[in-house]
Amino acid sequence: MTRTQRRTRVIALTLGLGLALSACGGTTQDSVEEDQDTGADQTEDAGADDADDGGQAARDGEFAEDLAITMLPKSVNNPYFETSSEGAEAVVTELGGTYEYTGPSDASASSQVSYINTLSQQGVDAILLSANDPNALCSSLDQASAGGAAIITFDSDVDPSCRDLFVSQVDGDEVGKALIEMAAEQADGEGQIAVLSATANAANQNAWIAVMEDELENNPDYADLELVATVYGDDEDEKSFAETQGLLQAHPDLKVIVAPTTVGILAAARYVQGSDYDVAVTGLGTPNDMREYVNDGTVTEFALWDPGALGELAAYTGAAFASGIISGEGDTFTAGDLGEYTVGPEGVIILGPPTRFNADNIDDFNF
Ligand code: RAM
Repeated sequence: MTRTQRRTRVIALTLGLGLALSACGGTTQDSVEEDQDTGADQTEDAGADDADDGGQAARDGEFAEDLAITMLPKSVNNPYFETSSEGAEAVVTELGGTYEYTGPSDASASSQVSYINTLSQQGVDAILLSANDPNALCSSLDQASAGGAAIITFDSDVDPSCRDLFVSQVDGDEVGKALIEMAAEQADGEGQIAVLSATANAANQNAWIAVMEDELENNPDYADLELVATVYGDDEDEKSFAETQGLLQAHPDLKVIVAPTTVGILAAARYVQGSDYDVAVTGLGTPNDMREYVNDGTVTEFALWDPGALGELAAYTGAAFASGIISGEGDTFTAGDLGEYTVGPEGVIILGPPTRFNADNIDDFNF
């Protein structure tokens, strides 16, 4: 069953239940939503109404006004997500909607569940979610969807059956391939490498690591590289710093640490900067975090996409879905200055290719 079919079924079941419970009948989806509303920080569901009234407007690609859109990152206080949030907020404000940024301080799935449940009760029009686990959030997401929220994942996906659309930073395998290529270059083609990741269940990091492992096994260019360990810093600075220290104590001959997380790469660079180890640090980082380490030679090259643009695209996607402009594969919409996007197979929308940053170009970027 596709997400849209599931969604229709869940709404039908909710309506059916509402009708069965209503003595005088006449229950509408809106009144079911009102029944579910706890009254805490109520948000008007004007977007759904606009979409109902505005079938023609949606066909013309017009966004509904007054949409309530909330971004729920893996964890707050991560500069990467703060940049995404700034992008999303600018878009929602420009469209005349209400924007909120909320989430746990630790990157765990169980902490995200209670935030999703609260958003369900508030009746938001769209949730922009970077998930800490591909499956553990599904039942709370289904409930939010039944209440009328568009479930838009960005950055880190859930199982496609638990969301409407996924805004992916980069096309398929490109991140994993860029990571192993940078590691090989910085190891001069041979020796031990290790991965310092985010959380063990993060779908995005795990997909990139799987591509790296596949390349190591099957690409002859990497035959002399050996992945000796993968450790998890949980997107926490202190834990990532300690895991870097542990990695280097266990593997003193390590040539490269690959950290496919903005939190991990920063902590690893800081540890290496203050140590006597001669080890390269690469992975995914923001230019603003990494500038100091590139300028002093601790880090040669790393990569990332623009997290602000990712947030913008996620917000446009949520607004377009909630407005009825897009619903699935093949549908197109205009994401402001970012241009026109088409929903691809499995409901995935792709931002664009990653950029590599080094001493030659890092000062051209400010995020
Ligand atoms: C961290 C998070 C995020 C990831 C970036 C590269 O900020 O784990 O999900 O996309 O790193």
